[in-house]
Amino acid sequence: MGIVNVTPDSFSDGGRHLSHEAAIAHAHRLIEEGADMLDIGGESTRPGAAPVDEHEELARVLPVIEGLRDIAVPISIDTWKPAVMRAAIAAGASLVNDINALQAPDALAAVANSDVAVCLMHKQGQPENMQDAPRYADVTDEVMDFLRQRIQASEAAGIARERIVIDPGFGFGKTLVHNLALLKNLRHFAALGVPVLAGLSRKSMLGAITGQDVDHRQSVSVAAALIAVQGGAAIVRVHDVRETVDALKIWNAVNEKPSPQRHRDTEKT
Ligand code: 8Y4
Repeated sequence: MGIVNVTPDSFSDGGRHLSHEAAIAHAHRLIEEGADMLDIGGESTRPGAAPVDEHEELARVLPVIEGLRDIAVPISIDTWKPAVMRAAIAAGASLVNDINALQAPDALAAVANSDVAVCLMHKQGQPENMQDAPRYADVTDEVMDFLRQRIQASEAAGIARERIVIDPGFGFGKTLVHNLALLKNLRHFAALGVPVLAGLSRKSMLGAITGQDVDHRQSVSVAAALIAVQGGAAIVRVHDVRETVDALKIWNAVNEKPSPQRHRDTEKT
């Protein structure tokens, strides 16, 4: 899953043409690099980020989704707002990526009254305060219990299990120790019986381990994605698609049944 952030442009006349064009161009590039899915987001969910109102969020993301109507890969809409979900689904999105796990009023219905898939993510607290003092008795148990409950609530609202993906929410109200425990225990999440999505790309936990600033976390992000896939992740949400796809080709070559054409045992390599 390649990340496409739709950021506001810096034009005072309110024209958004350039930021939309830039996001669409970036999306096409990520597809060329091998993305199987794109996650379109119009609200920053970094720690401490200010919320964006739904009209502003829609003005950012809808023209991009509409501009990508004819692409070959599914589009995910990164939002927790039911109005944005509904409009994005109508415009062609096929996955709702909700960092709030459909807990907003009306969010369950917005997805249930459609045929799209949903990613239910765990977080503790809200983006503006979530990194202040994250606390868990046992982070893996607590995040698993939460996701189990949200799967159950989603199913009760009419969203079939086949439409559900779960995500432990790396960096969302978690210390480095919590994040590492979740990554180490990712297999437990895969055992809940729905696909697991992992988002580690460029996150501060990777900076805390390596000392690299956010612009130099490509290698460590690829390493983290590979560890997540090794731990059973079905989807990895990444900025650096080309590099991640290359790493996963190695993983696939080692772990898949080799096809005779691709891996003839007479080849010298
Ligand atoms: C640099 C770049 C530093 C980005 C931090 C960040 C997830 C997610 C985000 C995730 C799912 C982010 C929308 C945070 N993370 N959705 N969204 N899972 N499902 N921070 O882990 O990328 S935004």
